[in-house]
Amino acid sequence: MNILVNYGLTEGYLNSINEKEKTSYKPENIARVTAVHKERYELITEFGEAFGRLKTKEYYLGGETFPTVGDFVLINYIPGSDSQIVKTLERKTLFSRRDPDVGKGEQVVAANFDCVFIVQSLNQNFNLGRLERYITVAKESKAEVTIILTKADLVSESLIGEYIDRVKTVAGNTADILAVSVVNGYGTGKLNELLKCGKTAVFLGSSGVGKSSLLNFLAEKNIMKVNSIREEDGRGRHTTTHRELIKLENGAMIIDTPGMRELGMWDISTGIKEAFWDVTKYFPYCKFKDCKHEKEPGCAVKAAIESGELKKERFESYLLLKKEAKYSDSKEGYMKLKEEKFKNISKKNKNIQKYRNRYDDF
Ligand SMILES: Nc1nc2c(ncn2[C@@H]2O[C@H](COP(=O)(O)OP(=O)(O)OP(=O)(O)O)[C@@H](O)[C@H]2O)c(=O)[nH]1
Ligand SMILES: [Mg+2]
Repeated sequence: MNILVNYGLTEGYLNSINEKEKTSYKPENIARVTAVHKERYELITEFGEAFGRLKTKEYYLGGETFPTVGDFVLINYIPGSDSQIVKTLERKTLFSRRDPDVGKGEQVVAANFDCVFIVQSLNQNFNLGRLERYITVAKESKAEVTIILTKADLVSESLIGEYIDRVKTVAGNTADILAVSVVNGYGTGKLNELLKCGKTAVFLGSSGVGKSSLLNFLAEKNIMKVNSIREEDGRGRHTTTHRELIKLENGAMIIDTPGMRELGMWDISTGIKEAFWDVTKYFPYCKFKDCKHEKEPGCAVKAAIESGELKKERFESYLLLKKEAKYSDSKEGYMKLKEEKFKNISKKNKNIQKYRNRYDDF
């Protein structure tokens, strides 16, 4: 067991699968998915790199979970040809996005990562509302969360500190925060320390924030394509169109993802509690157990807002995401929520800018 250990397959994970399924899979039966194409999968196996295809009986007829980048799969290795993928092994962590096109179906973005790097850049992309959203999604996955502020070369050293302080107002100490630049190498030494041999990190963030540039910098070669952003609004051009797992020289792995246009359809029901720890910590102190934190007397949340202990905006973000989590259970509900939001925008003209500032990716 050499190659796959270097690709994150631990003995503990393999033993737990074997125990649970009463099987005796060996590393040579297993592969890790490094990229997904239409019907073909790029794999790393005990025998080296290979291609694989899903076995019809198990996947298309048997209802087996379709693999995604980072997945460990069971294969029938076929030398010199495409191997057969027969089973997707249980995932340690995953990002699951509700697919608006298939109702309650889900689209798994990445699996089996140890840490999530939320990437935002220190230009027009910097947005605390969006960051709250990403943190909530990342917390749902149960992996460690780090916030990477890219393009640090575009702002002065003192401003970097200010940005980090602002990020702390929404991240608290639930995530490491790091400012980096691939132009002058700022902060990249620390980033390298966070990337551990045998561990998989996933980059998540809007288009144009510099995810692929960072990956290329860390890999010391141009693996992923990079494109300039639109000057007029600082937005990216959705350069990366597929997800890919790349192994760095130091043994760490990174899954680069395409910038996401919207973050509204994720399962965030449990992540929200952790991401809004500073809001939910007041709930047990409300007079009524079923307090809605609206007009009830003895509401600890309202008291915290009034005393200035809790920022009103944080509570509002919490309510908004909570509402979305509920509505995104169904496609119709989600679309209704979207319509409702846009109706509100036209009604409350004076709030448009504030709204955009907080959720301009939505
Ligand atoms: N000044 C500066 N520009 C950077 C830095 N990192 C990336 N960029 C630029 O930002 C633009 C977008 O970079 P990408 O790496 O393609 O962004 P991405 O997040 O991968 O975008 P998608 O693939 O569309 O999701 C490019 O023009 C990069 O040169 C940085 O540290 N400093
Ligand atoms: Mg990219």
